[in-house]
Amino acid sequence: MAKKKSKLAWRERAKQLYAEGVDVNAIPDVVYEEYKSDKVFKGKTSAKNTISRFLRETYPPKPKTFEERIEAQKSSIVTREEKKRDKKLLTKIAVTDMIIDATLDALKARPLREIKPFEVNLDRTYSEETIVLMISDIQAGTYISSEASGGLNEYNWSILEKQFDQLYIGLEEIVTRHKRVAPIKSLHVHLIGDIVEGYDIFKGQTRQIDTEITEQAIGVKDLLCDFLQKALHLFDKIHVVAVPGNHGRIGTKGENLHYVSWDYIVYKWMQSELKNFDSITWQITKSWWQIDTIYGYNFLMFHGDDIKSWQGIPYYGIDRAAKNYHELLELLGLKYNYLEIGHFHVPSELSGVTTEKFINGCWPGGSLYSMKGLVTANYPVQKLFAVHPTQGVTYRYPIKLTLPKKRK
Ligand SMILES: [Mn+2]
Repeated sequence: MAKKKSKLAWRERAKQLYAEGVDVNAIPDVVYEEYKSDKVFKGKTSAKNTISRFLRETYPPKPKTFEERIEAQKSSIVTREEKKRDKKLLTKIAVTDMIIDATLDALKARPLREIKPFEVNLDRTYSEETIVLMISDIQAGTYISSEASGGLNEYNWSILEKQFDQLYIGLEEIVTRHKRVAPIKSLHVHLIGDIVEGYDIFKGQTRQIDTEITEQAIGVKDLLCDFLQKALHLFDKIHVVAVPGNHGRIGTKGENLHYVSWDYIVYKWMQSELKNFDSITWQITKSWWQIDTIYGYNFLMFHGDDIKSWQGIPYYGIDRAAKNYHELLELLGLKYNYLEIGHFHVPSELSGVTTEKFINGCWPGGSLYSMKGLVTANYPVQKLFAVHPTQGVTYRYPIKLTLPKKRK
């Protein structure tokens, strides 16, 4: 300090300190301490404010340049955003901590689990179930040349016969397996149309069949009868329900009613041929739709050729048809729980609020038309499902009809 303080008024002392290069923010403290005993100030805070104001007026701060102001503004924005972000982060961490603490407290409060021996009742019995086998879209008589399809598919009458063997092997395997758990006594066979391929359904079809229509009907009737007779080894009772498809129609489209069909002839013929078998019952009508009731569940079936597809996709049409049938059947006071259709060759199951829909697969697999035009081929499968007295449809299986290939 250059001069003794008492000889200077506080203003002069402040200027002196400033001239000595003391930090302008530190000067009010120094001056107040030196002069407070002189009673020139009222109180500490007001003294410091007065001294600071004096210094600001005497030495006004140098105005900042535009660039400096931009920098200052930038840093103030950054500071403000950082503060905001920190606040959010702190809140998040605090809330998470509170949840973890509360969870840990709740866990501590849980009583210990009692150790008890686990009991399995091996003698428990399960309810009987009934098996449904959907058979459709056999299209017996279809011929697909391996050469014309570039090896993608091959189909002919001899393959069809082997597929019937595969269908039985699949059925036997599934049924004997499940019989170990629960009694199975009845098989319901749902014949859903397109049993024969026909010969004049589309242009050029005669070059895609290897069997005349009459032989298609006789041959497939024999194969189906053999199959049913064999299935009596596995079941006490077989119930057959049948509706016609579009491939067996006789005459041009719309010329005759839907039951004027080779499918209908095949069904009636099967019934007549197997009339000695009391354990096989038949539900064949002239209608295009049928309902089969199993344990009180109603299974509605029709072929599906009246359902429109959009861009080759039938699902919207199926959904609409399913809803419309609910309304139509109200005329008879009937309700149905499950819908079964064929025709689309795309094996699928669609769930709904009250109705589950089953769409069966086909036997010939990808046709020249589907593979060349739509670039799609479906695996030949038929659908099997089980009906439980209180659960409705439970397990379901695709039975693959393709012969197992030898591994190379
Ligand atoms: Mn069809």
